[in-house]
Amino acid sequence: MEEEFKSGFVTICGRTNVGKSTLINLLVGEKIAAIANKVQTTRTQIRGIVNRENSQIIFIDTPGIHKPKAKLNENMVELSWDAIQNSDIVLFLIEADSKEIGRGDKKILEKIKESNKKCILIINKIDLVNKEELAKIIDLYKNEYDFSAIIPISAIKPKCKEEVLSEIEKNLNKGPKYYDKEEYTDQTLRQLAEETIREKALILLRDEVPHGIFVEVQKMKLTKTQNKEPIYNIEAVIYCLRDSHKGIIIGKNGEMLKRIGTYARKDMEKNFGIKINLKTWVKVKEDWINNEKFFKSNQNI
Ligand SMILES: Nc1nc2c(ncn2[C@@H]2O[C@H](COP(=O)(O)OP(=O)(O)OP(=O)(O)O)[C@@H](O)[C@H]2O)c(=O)[nH]1
Ligand SMILES: [Mg+2]
Repeated sequence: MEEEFKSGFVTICGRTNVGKSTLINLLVGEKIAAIANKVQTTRTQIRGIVNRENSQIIFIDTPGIHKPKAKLNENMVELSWDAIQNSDIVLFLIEADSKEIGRGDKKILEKIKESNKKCILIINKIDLVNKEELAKIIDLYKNEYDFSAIIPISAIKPKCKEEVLSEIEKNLNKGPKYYDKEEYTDQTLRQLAEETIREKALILLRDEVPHGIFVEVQKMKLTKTQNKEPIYNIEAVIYCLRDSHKGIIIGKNGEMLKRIGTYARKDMEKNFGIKINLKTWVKVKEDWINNEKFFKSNQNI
C-alpha cells in the first residue's frame, strides 16, 4: 500500500540569535534568510519549503523574541507569537550553553503552552558545550512541556539535517501539497536581494546603526553582458535613521558602502547562480522604526 502524503506548517521560534535562520537555511538547502551574529536579524516571517517523497514541510522562520524598544520590534515579536498560533508543529530553539531558563525562554514556553501545539525542543550550538553541560540543559527543560522530542544539534553542521526532518515528518498529519515542487520559499528574488544587502550591512556595521537599516531594491533588470552572458542589474537604496548613520554606512571615501556592496554581490552571484551588477545608495528616513503605518505597508522591511 502506498504511504499517505503528509504536510504541515512548522514554526521555528526562539530568542534572538539562537540560530533559527541558520537552521531554516540548512533544512531547506538554500539561503533564504539572513544570518548574522547580531540580535534582531530576522524581521518578518519567512517561509521555506522542503519536499520529501511522502511529505511537504513548510517552515516558518520568525523574528527572535527580545524586549522591544521601538514599534518595529513590538511588531516583530507579535509576528512570532502569531506564527506559533498558526502552525501545526513548533520547533523551539534554545542555546546549549544557557545556564538557566531565562525570561525570554520562559515567555516562549508560556506561549507554547497556551497554544497547546506539538513542540520539538531543539538544543542548538552543542559545539559550544561538553556532554555534562548538555545533560544539564536537557534536565532543565525536559519537564517544562510534553515535548514530542528533544534534539541536540549544531545548525552549522549539516549532519543534523536528516534527524530533524524525519522527526518532523513523523509528527505531521495527512495533508495536501501546498506548494509546487520547484518552490522553496515565498520570498521573491527582489526580497532575497534586499535581505542579502541588509545581512552584509548587519555583519559589517556596529552598534545601533545596522538595526535602523532597511533596503529597497528599486530596479532589477535582466540583461546581457557584451559576451552575451545573462546579468542582473540591481539598484538598491539603503535607508537609515539619521545623517550620522548615513556617514558611517558610506564610510571614508565610500569604502564601507563599497565593502557592503561587494560582499552582497558575491553572495547573490553564488546563491542566484547569475552575474550581478549592483549599485547602492544611502538615504535617511527618520524614525521609520516607530512609524507603524509605514513599515507595515512596506514589503521590504
Ligand atoms: N557555534 C555555533 N554558532 C551557531 C550555530 N547556529 C547558528 N550559529 C551562529 O549564531 C548566530 C546567529 O544565527 P542566526 O541564524 O542569525 O540566529 P537567529 O535565531 O535567526 O537570530 P534572529 O533572526 O536575530 O532572531 C550566527 O552568527 C550563526 O552563525 C551553531 O550550531 N553553533
Ligand atoms: Mg533570524
